[in-house]
Order: sequence, then C-alpha cells, then structure tokens
Amino acid sequence: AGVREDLEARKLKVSLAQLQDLIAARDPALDAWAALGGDSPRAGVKVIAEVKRRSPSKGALAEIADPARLAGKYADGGAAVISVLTEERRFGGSLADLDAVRAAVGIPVLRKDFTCDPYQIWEARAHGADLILLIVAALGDAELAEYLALAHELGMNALVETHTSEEVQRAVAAGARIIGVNVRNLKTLDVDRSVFGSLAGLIPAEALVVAESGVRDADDVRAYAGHGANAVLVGEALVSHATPGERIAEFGS
Ligand code: IGP
Repeated sequence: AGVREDLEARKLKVSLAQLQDLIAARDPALDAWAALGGDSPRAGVKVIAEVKRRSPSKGALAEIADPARLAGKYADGGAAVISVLTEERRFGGSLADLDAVRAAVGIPVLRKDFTCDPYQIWEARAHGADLILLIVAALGDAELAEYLALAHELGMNALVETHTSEEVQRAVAAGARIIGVNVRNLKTLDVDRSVFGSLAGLIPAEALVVAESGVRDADDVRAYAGHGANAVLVGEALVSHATPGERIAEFGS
C-alpha cells in the first residue's frame, strides 16, 4: 500500500513517453559499479551515504532542510555513491529530493525506493539516478530478471537487496552484480549485524557486496569489511551527525 497508490497517481501525471523524452535529454548514467570499486575490488571499503529523513522503525531521524547541501557534504567527505530515499509515506522522501541531490553532486546517485513496476525504473533514470534498488523479497524471479535487465538497458546499475540465504541465491541466479545484505529484518525491523557475515560468504567474488543498515561507527564498518563488504550503506548515523562529511572520512579509514 502507499507506494502503489502514489505510483498510479504519478503515472497519470507523467506518461512513459514523457519519461523517455526526459531521459533522452539527460547525460548518460554514471558508472556506480566503478565508483564502488568494481574494477579494482581490493580498493578498500566504500561508503554509500544516504539522505534519509525518517524511517518506520525510528520515526523522524533528522530535519533535512536542504538535501543538496547534505549531499554536497557527503561527496566532499569522500562518499562513493549517494542514496536518496524517494518513498514518501514511510520515509518522508520524494523525487524532488532526488532532483536536488542529482543537481548538486557529480558522483553516482541511488534512487532508493520499493521498486515494484518498470515505470519506477524509467522514472529513476529520468530524474538522474545512476543506480536503483531492487528488493528480492518483494519480487518474483521473472520480475527481478526483467527489472535488472531494464536498469542495465538504461545504463544504470542495480543494488539487489537480500535478507536470507535463499534471497542471495535468487539474486545471484538473476545475474545481480551489486548485492546488498540488509541486516534489518523486514518483519521485525530489528537490526542483527551478525546476519551479514553468514550471507556475505555466499556471494560470488565477481559481485560487489554492500552491507546495509546498522553502521554506527568505524568499528562497525571494519567488522563488515572483515566479513567481505566492498561498501557500506549508511543512513541514520550520517543524517543525525553534526559533521557528516567528516564522519564519512572516519568510516573510510
Ligand atoms: C540505511 P541505517 O541503519 O544506516 O539508517 O540504514 C539503509 O540500509 C536503510 O535505509 C535501508 C532501506 C532499505 C530503507 C536499507 N534497505 C530499503 C528503505 C528501503
């Protein structure tokens, strides 16, 4: 609920043909795979810094008056990729946030939403995203493969999010190249960092592995890296920090 209704409303306002015109007028997508160290996988752990206003588990996280300014701090602090939540009802995000961030930074941007329709993938590219999120738990095998192919056709990458060993297997079988392990349980919303190590070991070496959720400090980053993370996706610990750019620099070291 929510995501679907909002999606139908947007479809009535902006046709697929209009999105395609917007895409044709844009620069091609940036290479998030390369930005995350995909071509040189020993490059150390990268940070995907998230613009996140609120969450269902924690409520309001931060008053983000100017997402472009926050994104600029992330980029200056050394983030490899910026994630922007665009889901409105539970996360308080918007496509306007994505537009603002896209205009502000020259590094790849992830459109973070619950992708359940190809329209959202076209929309992501039309708004300048370089990377989309695909949550395995929310998609069938055919959809997962179809959405992954569409993202690649549009020149984008996909972060394919998993929570269980079965989902990791499905992500790999679908041909995902960037696989996220979200340690926040979808049903209970509890964070269990120990989930990461057991699932990361199932991911083939050719793929990039992203540890999602629960990063509080440099020790958490080190622990994820020790279990094979090529990148960490960090929201709350950055948006709630007084100097997020400096914080990222600490995570990287
Ligand atoms: C960031 P945290 O604990 O650093 O704020 O988590 C990110 O992993 C989390 O926002 C997230 C998410 C998602 C949000 C992971 N997967 C899917 C919405 C939808």
